[in-house]
Amino acid sequence: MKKKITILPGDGIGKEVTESGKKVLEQIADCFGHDFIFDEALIGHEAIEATGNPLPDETLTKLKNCDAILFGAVGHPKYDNDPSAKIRPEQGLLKMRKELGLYANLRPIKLFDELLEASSIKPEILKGADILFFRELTGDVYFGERGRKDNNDTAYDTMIYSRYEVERIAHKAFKAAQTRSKKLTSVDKANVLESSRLWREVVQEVAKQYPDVKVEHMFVDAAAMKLIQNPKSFDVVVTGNLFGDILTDEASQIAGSMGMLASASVGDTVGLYEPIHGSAHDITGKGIANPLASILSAALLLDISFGLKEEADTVIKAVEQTLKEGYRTRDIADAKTPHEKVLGTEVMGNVV
Ligand code: GGG
Repeated sequence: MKKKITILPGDGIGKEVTESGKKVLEQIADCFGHDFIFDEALIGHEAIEATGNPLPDETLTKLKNCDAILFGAVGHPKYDNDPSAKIRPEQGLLKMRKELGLYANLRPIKLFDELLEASSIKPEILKGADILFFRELTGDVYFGERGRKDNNDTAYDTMIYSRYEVERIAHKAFKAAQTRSKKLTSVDKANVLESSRLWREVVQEVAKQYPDVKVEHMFVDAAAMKLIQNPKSFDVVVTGNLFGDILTDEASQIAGSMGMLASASVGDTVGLYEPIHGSAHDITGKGIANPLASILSAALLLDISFGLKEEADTVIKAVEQTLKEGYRTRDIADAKTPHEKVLGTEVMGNVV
């Protein structure tokens, strides 16, 4: 199979972990006889520094003309405490999702058995938990009208959803639920928010086309609690952009670490694959970031964009085997991990 993959390393640890993701794809190409052609492009802070634009036109053109994208992360601390900054790295990510029509973000949450003991959550609560989140990605407060008024003393962001936006993500989630345990939880805040009342109304409407799937509606505050209390009670979860962003960071604790969670963003055109973690400048340059989320994102890329199931499973098995042999990065190591088994980013990637 001949495919063009664009690598977007981005900022901070994005660069470090994406090298491992790419290496694994190269290895798969070698082992299975595929021809993957790699290209690289700028995004985020790095792109602002080079061009003044967090998503340069040249990057967008490359993305529109490839078969899949492996992305790292965007962000830089210099913008975090500067409310006056008009151009920010994150704008590159949001614009990319919008321009490429990537409205569905799939975030599988599963704990590898090897990490069960190391978790701060009791093993009996975690064992067997397997959740697939569908986070809506191109609507909500991230894209609604925002601004300042009253001499800059009042700020607002608008939570906005259209029927069409809810329908298309709901269909994706219902279809996935049909292939799993036929249970779907839709998360909203319909007791307070009008956009959530529309969300619930549309999900109920779409549900009529999937009579074999059992649907439950849950308020986001209750879902946040239940995720930690009883993660096994969830299977497929569909929710909006903001709630999905927050709940999946919380759910990363079920998988042991943010460094373990991969994601796929899909929609109308090319698919984009990225770890859910950000640029993590506190550990950038130290060579200690966990590359497994990027490697598992590469597995999702092989499976979803290229339909290469066996290749994807091979990557997942390699991660499993690496963990079984006791290798850990710092974020997933515990007091019992022997010093020599705690690896840096590059070596961990090489072992996989
Ligand atoms: N790899 C994910 C990433 O770079 N996250 C940084 C970020 O700004 N995320 C916002 C979002 O995912 O909506």
